Amino acid sequence: MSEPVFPLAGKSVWVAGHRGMVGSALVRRLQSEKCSVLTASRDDADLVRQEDVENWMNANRPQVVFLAAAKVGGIHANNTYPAQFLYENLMIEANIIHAAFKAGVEKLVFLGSTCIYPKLAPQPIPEEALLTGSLEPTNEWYAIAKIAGIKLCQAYRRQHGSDFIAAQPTNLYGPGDNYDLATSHVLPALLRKAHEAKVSGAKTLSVWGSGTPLREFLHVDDLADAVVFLAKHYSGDRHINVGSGEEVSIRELAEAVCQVVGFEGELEFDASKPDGTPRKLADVSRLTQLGWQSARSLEEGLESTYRELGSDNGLPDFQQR
Ligand code: GFB
Repeated sequence: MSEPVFPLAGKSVWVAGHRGMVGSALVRRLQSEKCSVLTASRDDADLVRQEDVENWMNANRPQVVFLAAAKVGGIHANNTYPAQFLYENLMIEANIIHAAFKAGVEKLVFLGSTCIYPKLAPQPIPEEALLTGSLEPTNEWYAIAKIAGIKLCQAYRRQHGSDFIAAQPTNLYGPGDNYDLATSHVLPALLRKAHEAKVSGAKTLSVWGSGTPLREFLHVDDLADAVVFLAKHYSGDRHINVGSGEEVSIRELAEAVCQVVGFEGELEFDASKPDGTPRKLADVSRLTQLGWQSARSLEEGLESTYRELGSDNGLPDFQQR
C-alpha cells in the first residue's frame, strides 16, 4: 500500500452524523487511526441550522470532517417525504461544507449515494454518468441534494483550493441500520420480515415490487474502510464510486435472507409497491485502481448482520432465535 497523501494520525476528526449507520461505522473504523474523533450531539448543534454549525465548528476546530449526516430512507420514505429529503440534506451539506471552508478544515469527505445517477445510466455506472440523464422519480429529491453536495465540494476546491472530496456509496447495510418497515431500505426490511415470519410461523413473506430490480449491497464497515482509505489516499475533483461489485436481484436477496434467517415459506411479490430504478451497479474501477477493494461477500455480511442484531435496534423480537 502506498504512503497516504494525507495521514490522519494526530488529526482532530469530526464525524458529522455519528449516530447514523455510516457515521457510527466511521467512528469504529477511526479507532485504529491514532486520530482524535469529535462528535456533536443534536443538542450541541442542529446541523440544519447554519449558526449552530458555525458556532460548533469555531468552538471545536476539527482539521478533518467526514460528512455522514443526512436524512436517509428507503424507496417509500424517499417518495413520501420529498420536502424533508431535499431541504434537510441541502441545508446539512451547505452548512457543513461552507463552515469547513471558513474554519480552514484541511480535508473533508462528503458521502453521497449512487442514486445521483440517471435512472437509465449505463451499467456498471461510471462516475462520468453524473448529470447525463433523468433521475429515478422515487428518489430524485434525495439525489438532487446529493448532487449539490458533490458540486459544493468541487466548487470549493475550484474557487478556494479546499481539499474536499466526495464518495458515492452503493446500497448499504449492517449494524445500526433502520428496521422500521415504513422507512427502511430493502435489506433490513427483509431481515425483519423473514425473522418475524419465522417466529410467528407464517407461510409467506411479502416482498415489494416485482423482485426483478438489481441492486448492489455493501456492508457499512467496508464502506467506512473505503472512505478512510479515500481520505488518506485521494485528493481530486471527481467523486469516487464505492461498491462491492456484486449484484443481485431483489428476489435473490430475499432468498438469501430467508436462508440466513431460516424462514422456509414462500415469497409473495406485492405489485402495488414501486420497483424504483431497474438496475444500480457502481463501476468501482477507479477505487480499485487507487488500491481499495471490498472483501466481504453478501452472504457473510448478511450472516453477521443477523447474528449481531440485538436490543439496540429496538426490536425485542429479534432476540428470539
Ligand atoms: O432499498 P430500497 O428501499 O431503495 O428498495 P432503492 C430497493 C428495492 O427493493 C425496490 C424492493 O425495488 C423495492 O421495491 N423491496 C422489496 C423493498 N421489499 C422491500 C421492502 O420490504 N422494503 C423496501 N424498502 N424495499 C434507495 C433510494 O433506492 O436507495 C435512496 O430511495 C438511496 O434514495 C438508497 O439512494 C441507497 O435502492 O430503490
